[in-house]
Amino acid sequence: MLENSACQQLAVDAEHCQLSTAPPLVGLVRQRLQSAQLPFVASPASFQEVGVWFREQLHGLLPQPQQPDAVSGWPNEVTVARYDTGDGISAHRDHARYAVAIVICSLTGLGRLQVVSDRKALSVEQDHVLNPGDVVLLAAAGRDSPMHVVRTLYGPRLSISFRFDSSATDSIAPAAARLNLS
Ligand SMILES: O=C(O)CCC(=O)C(=O)O
Repeated sequence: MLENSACQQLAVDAEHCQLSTAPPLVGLVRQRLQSAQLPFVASPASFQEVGVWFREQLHGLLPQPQQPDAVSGWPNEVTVARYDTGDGISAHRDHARYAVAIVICSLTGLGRLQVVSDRKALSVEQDHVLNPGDVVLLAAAGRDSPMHVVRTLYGPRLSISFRFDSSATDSIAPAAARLNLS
């Protein structure tokens, strides 16, 4: 859970990011949102501060050994997402190139994240209502990464998520390519 003041500052900074409408269909995944993907080091100071704090927490939480240096380099990417009421992303797994963990911070609005058994989301394994300040930690190891659905119960909902793209060199892959379509 984020402190109220930190959450508010993150939301203000997220509001100032230039977002673009994400493609409505990425393979089998339907989505309706606006988003921006930023290199962590070029993201607002409030994002970097909270990202470094999460990194420190991950050092203690994750089984060792992790991919060499991955936790030290985590995160190298931040995604800002903005959803209106009814928007969301259908069942997907984050791409296998994301290593270590994915941390999603809810900043405004009300959302619902469900971990589901498959793309049709016929069976719900976990159901989380997301309030401002809530933090979700997802495994990021390919097939171990949970299939999840995100819906917006009340918008605008803003979230920021922190990731480590193990394939990143100098450039950050486009947001649309984040979803694992295999
Ligand atoms: O915005 C969120 O709450 C989560 C988005 C999501 O599921 C993702 O980026 O993979």
